[in-house]
Amino acid sequence: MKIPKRGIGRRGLLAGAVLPVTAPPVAENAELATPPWTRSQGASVLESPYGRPSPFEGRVIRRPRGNPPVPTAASANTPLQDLHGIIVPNGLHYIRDHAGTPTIDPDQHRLLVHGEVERPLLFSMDDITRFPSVSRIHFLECSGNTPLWQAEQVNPRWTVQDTHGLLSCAEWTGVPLATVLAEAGVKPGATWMLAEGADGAAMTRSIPLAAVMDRAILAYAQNGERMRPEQGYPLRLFLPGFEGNTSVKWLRRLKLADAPFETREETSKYTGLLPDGSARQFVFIMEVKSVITHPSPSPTALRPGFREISGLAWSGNGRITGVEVSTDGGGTWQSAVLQTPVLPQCLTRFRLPWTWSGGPARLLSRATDDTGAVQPTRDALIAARGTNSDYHFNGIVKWQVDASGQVQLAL
Ligand SMILES: Nc1nc2c(c(=O)[nH]1)N[C@H]1C(S)=C(S)[C@@H](COP(=O)(O)O)O[C@H]1N2
Ligand SMILES: [Mo]
Repeated sequence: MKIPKRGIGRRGLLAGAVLPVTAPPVAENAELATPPWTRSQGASVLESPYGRPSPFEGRVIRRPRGNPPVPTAASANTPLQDLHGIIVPNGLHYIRDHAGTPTIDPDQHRLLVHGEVERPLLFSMDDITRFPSVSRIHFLECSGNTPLWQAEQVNPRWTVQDTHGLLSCAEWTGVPLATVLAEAGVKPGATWMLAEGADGAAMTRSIPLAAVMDRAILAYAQNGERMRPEQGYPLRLFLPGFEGNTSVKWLRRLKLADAPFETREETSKYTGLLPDGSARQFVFIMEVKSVITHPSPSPTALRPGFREISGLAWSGNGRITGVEVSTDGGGTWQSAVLQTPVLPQCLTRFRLPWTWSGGPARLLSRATDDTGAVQPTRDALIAARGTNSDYHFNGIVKWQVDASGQVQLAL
């Protein structure tokens, strides 16, 4: 393809011409300036015993939800608009805690496994890390992510960090839950498991054993290093595809029983109130969902011409099989390319080349998973569930591009 050597003129814009990716042309004998950093010795390795991002990337940070954030039980969102690929760096993994992040000495930490087991056991971290381990790449999403149920609570200035940032993805390493439970010996009647955290909230959830036996991990590492305190150091339960709150952090107790424990987090919280007044309880799976991260709402206007549309798709039920993108508000759809690897219960990056010719546009993405489930529209979701529920919003979101290139959330 021959790329014409010219800038994007106002005339070209008005004519709605196809605009290539381009940079200003330079003379054949053009020379590069020699900046100070090319003329001097750089920083010593001794200055980075633990590396940090470039100081020029300082705006790429987690941002708390709520203004001001509730100091005792808070969350901070991942800056999805500034990330690439599918792995979220450990310092940017979203945080959701019900009583802050405890500082736990791993040498003093214990995990008690009891209830309906043959042999109650008390594990140290040293005992846990001696088991054969597994590493798997999975997303984690808070069920309260994407609070777009009630129009009056939506702020049109929200970015994708605000609407979707209670979502991250990492490589988690740990011991399969099945291995540890086999050590204790699961009694025949045991069908539910209580998981309890060691934080001030002593977060507790009941988990149906059959649904997680093949995939649950007692995780101690995240993207290659021991997990961060905010993510549950030294040990967390990790349940791929399940709502975030069931992946109990700072895990200190597993108790088996023949029924759910009906803890506060599954009676007063984390249930979904339906239009007929009944409530859905134990809604574990995070259903098929996607969002465009580039471009997405930002104070910086889009430049006309070529750019790549890219975003993330995921499903707690399995693998993503397709993502369609619309640039005209859902009138027409195109299939996006899925970046490999496409893994189950994992973020999948999708991409579509796009030329923005300057007029208004409306960007949408719609994901499908390998159970055949298709991401619903917001209207369809509300028709089915009403607007009383705070959790499990997986509807299609719309980014409105106006003629000046400003991108904003639209309902
Ligand atoms: N012990 C404990 N575990 C917890 C929580 C908590 O407050 N305490 N928060 C839960 C919620 S609501 C979510 S969404 C995830 C968040 O995990 P992250 O902070 O590692 O992103 O942890 C879950 N596990
Ligand atoms: Mo959550």
